[in-house]
Amino acid sequence: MNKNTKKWKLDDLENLYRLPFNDLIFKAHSIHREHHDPNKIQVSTLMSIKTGGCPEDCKYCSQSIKYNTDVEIEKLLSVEDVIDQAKAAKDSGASRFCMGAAWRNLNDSNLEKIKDMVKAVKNLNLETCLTLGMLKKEQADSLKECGLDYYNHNLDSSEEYYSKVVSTRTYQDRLNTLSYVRDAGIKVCTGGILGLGEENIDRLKLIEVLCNMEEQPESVPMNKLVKIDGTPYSENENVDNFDFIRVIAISRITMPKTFVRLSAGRDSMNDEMQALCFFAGANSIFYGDELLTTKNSSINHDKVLMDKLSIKTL
Ligand code: SAM
Ligand code: DTB
Ligand code: SF4
Repeated sequence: MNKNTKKWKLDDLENLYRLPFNDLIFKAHSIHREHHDPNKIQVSTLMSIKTGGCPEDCKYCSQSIKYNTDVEIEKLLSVEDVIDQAKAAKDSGASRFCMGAAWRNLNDSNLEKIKDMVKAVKNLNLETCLTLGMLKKEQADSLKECGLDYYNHNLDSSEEYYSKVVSTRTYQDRLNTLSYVRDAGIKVCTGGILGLGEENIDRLKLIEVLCNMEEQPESVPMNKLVKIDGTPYSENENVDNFDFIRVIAISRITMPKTFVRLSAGRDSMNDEMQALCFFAGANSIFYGDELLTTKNSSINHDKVLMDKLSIKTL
């Protein structure tokens, strides 16, 4: 997009960041109420359909082949395994089922099997989401054809900082896949991770890219780093909770219609922190005892929390 036609400039985002905390979250919550039911959240369940052995070197990730982590390499699961887990997810209340693979990119030889998985999950009346690494344009078109609803592909941080986190691909590679997904008519899910060692300005630059997309993403996951033993980021400093909430609030203000997902890292947030994130505009979570390779906040815990807050699922 031409710089002059940007919906939000970095200066605007910095000004939001500098607002007194109460003013910022009040503004975000007011905008949230105009566009969403504040007492409803969307829930997705994640499944790792191909675990470990990834050739990329993302410094946060348990599944990169470059680091010595506890993750065991598994091959692509069967369609039957996926159906079993999708049924369980539906029974526990999820409305969307997200299938993730530790791949650099989707290989054409796996495309048909992936499409069978999407069709089978759709048959259960669940929304479908995939996150498989980079796609080619024709692959995105083919996934749309078989009924895929969402594709997740995170930008993770600012363009500058991203090159410190991953050396095996570029920010532009990520943007290219996102544009194939958008052009194919698949809904876009793209967001970030906080806790990679980035500064607040990198977080604002990420939001700047997301909110200035010609069509804003339907879904923006904000992950808090899950520290993985054996990765370069295993001992990173904790993210400040108020900084995290500010990022949620600014995402809400700048992308009013988007579902902002409080993603990885909820397990290390207390209930009051999660409640403030919901107040500031988060309205989607990953639901299920596991994320891809790490623990999520448990289903039982989440049920109690949602009851305490009188939040219902969409
Ligand atoms: N391989 C694909 C890719 O990277 O696009 C899909 C799977 S990958 C695990 C999906 C996303 O999960 C990453 O882009 C990152 O944002 C998030 N993620 C991975 N490891 C994480 C961690 N340890 N803590 C928080 N988020 C993480
Ligand atoms: C997203 O933004 N977060 C999810 C999903 N999209 C694919 C992944 C979180 C992974 C957390 C670490 C793990 O379990 O391996
Ligand atoms: Fe591979 Fe994705 Fe992990 Fe990066 S984040 S190492 S691409 S699985």
